[in-house]
Amino acid sequence: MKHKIIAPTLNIPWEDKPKNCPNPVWRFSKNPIVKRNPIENVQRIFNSAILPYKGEFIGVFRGDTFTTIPNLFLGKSKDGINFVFDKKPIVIKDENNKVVKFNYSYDPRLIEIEGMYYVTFCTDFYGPALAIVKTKDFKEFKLVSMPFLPFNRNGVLFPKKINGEFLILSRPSDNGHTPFGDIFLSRSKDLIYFGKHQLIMRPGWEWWCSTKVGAGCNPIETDVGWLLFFHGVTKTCAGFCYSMGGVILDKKDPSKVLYRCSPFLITPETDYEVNGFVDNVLFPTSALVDGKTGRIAIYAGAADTYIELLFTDVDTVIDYIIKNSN
Ligand code: BMA
Repeated sequence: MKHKIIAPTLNIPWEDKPKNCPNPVWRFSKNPIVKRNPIENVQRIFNSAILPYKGEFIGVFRGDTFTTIPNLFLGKSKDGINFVFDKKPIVIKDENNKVVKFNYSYDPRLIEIEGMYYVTFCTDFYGPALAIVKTKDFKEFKLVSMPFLPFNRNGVLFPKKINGEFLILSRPSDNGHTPFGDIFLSRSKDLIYFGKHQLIMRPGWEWWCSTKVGAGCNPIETDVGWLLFFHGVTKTCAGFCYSMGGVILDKKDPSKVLYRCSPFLITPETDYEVNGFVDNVLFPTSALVDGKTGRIAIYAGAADTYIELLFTDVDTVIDYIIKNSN
């Protein structure tokens, strides 16, 4: 291995790159791993986040219910591919142990920081805005804060404090389908008060990401910097198209973009990405990594209908991003 992922050894889902695959990121042959109607009263599970937990895998999943309201569900898996979901949504309580009623909850991300698990997601706070929830055991979930004013989506925490501060990426938005979107970095000592906001990425360096960009997976620490997979969106006559891009951010100061890949890493092409509730959406939300082999398994929502698995490895993807950086 030329490059290194700074992470423990982990047995993650894996398949070798197929011959003649044109992209630096490839699809699992058994995709999609979560199909329609996965649980009672839930029509679609997609845009979800998975982490290793106690020798297995655990995830917080976006489930769009039969009322079309999205909610968060817990799911568990032995292999990171076949998941069993709880039938009831996750219950979140406030500091007084009162259940918090959210009108909707979607696009969760999941991060472990110093032994605590944090879920960031979008919910209704006078319109779409972010919430941060914590859990130690995936049984009790506590609301930490609503970190930003509305409207804001795609909150992604870094898995490590830097200079004693938590770091979060987010994408200020509008109240609807947002025809713009930049990625900002904000810092906090307590996950309640955020500040030192910095703009780190704007859309438009290529056509595939000309409309908006939003943080995707948990940032991956490598020898070169933080590897970030994100979604880049373009507008077509048929609506938006969501592809996955890659950047590398400075390790000590992630507000600095070191390398920004010109082409997408992967774009909707298969039936399950091109046809669904919302066509042409490939929405990366979570990544598992193996520090020993440099393997990376990426979970992405497909067409707002399914979850798919993608693979790459640290050498392939970092070399590609650096070679194609603009
Ligand atoms: C975004 C979010 C995502 C969704 C995407 C495509 O604005 O709402 O949940 O996957 O649109 O519909």
